[in-house]
Order: sequence, then structure tokens, then C-alpha cells
Amino acid sequence: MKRNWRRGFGARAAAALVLLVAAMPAWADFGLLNMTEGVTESSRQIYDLHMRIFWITVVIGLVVFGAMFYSMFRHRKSRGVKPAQFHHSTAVEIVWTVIPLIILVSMAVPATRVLIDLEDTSDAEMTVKVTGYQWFWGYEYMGEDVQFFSRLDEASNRARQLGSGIDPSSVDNYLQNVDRRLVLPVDTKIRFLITAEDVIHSWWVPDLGWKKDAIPGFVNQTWTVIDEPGVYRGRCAELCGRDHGFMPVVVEAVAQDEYEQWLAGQRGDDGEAARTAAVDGDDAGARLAAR
Ligand SMILES: [Cu+2]
Repeated sequence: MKRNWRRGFGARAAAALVLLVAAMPAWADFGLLNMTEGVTESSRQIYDLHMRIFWITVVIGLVVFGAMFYSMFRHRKSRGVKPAQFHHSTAVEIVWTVIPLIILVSMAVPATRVLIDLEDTSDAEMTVKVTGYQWFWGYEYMGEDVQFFSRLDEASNRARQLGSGIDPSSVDNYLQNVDRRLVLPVDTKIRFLITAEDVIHSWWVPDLGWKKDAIPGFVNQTWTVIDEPGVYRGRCAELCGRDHGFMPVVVEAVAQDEYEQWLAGQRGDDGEAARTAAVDGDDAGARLAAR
């Protein structure tokens, strides 16, 4: 009877394994759940760090739970196994001190390297000051005489109102769009000075890598070099108040000459045209109209 049960268990375990392997193609979408690799050197470094630590924890999990379940199965009372009576082993003490130490060092060294790199704002070619307000962002291109506010776009803002009757799924980039984008050049080391006017906010565009707190009275700094032109969306990552969910960040990375052109245009008309321009969706026409 006992032998049958064991054979049955083996068969069930094998069936479970087959099912698991059969379900593997569905794991192809794992990337959707995972962190983004982003479009900057720092975001890739952070991603690599994340994957390295993820796999270390997977291996630890397999070893620890594997030993645990093996022991529970193999040394169970019904098999007549008698518990060992020893209570001290110098060898085990040494092993379970040294192994975690090696694991910790192998995580701490690359993590520290990345952290130090993220703080290194030296040799920046331009500086943008980011200020968090309740509930929108202010951007100032230092030394360029260009500054503006970036608020939730009108379409999202209308749809989010109670009883608006507008289906949010009909709004392009609902709650992830702004009236004025932060336009930045690619292949340029950009320093960000990040602060806030009222409460603590946090400026975060996942594709750029880090998120940085915007704290009243403090100026945090960080930097980026964006590799590819594109539109990168983010949000305030701090619970800053009632409308926290309505202060998205939209960064538009463009080629250097396009950026120069845009900057010149902004300097030229510090007036109504720029202030009232609205960007709806991603289509190029609306983008150009907004510039
Ligand atoms: Cu905020």
C-alpha cells in the first residue's frame, strides 16, 4: 500500500513537472511583468543588478526549500526515521556564516558601484531644474531662460472628473499625458536638480532608470544620458496628496539639432502660444502644433 502511494506520488510529481514545462511558452510574456531595461546606461545597470539579485534569490529559494521539502519527505515520521540528537556543529556554523557573507558581498559590490555612478553628476552638458507642485511639475532649463509648467492633459483631466460620462479607455494615454512635455536631447549628459514647492513628490520616468524625491527646501541631483529618441512616460512616485495620480511626467527625447530648434522656439515666444499649447496623444501633428 505504502509503495503504491509512493509510486502514485512520483507519477503526480512527474505530471506536474510536464504541465509546468508545457506552460512555459506563456512565460514569454514575463518581460511585461518585469522591470523595464530602459533607454539609458543607468537604467540598464539597474536592470542588470535587479536580474542578478533576482537569480541569486531564486537559487537560494530552490536550495533552501528543496532541502526543506526533501527532508520533510525523506525523514518523515511514518518512515520510522529517528531524529538526530546532535546540537552543535562547528563546521555547519562556519559554512552558514561564510556562504551568506559571500552572497552579500556579491550583491553589495555591484550595487554600490551603481549607486556611486548614479550620484556622479560631473561633466553634465546641461541642467534642468525639476520642481514638484501640488499637482503638476515645473521645468526650468538652467541658463536658457526657458521654463514652464507641465500639467495633466485636458482630455485626461476632463475624463477623470466625477460624472464626466467619458470612457477613460477612449482617452489616449489616460492619466499619462501632459499639456507640455519635457523635451530633452539624446546623447547628452543632463543633470537634474530636483526639488518641490509644497510637499514631497518624486520624479520618476522608469525608462530613465532612477526615481528621485522632490523635497521642499532640498535640492536633489541626478543625471541621465538618453540613448534613443522617443516619448517616455512616468509619474510622481510619492503619495503627495489627493491628486497624486494626476501628475504624470512625459519626457520627449529628440535629436540634438531638433532640441536646439525647439529651445530657440521656446525662448522666442515665452507667451500665450507656448503656454496654451496642448498635446493630445502621440501623433506628430499634435506634437508639432504644441511646439
Ligand atoms: Cu507628487
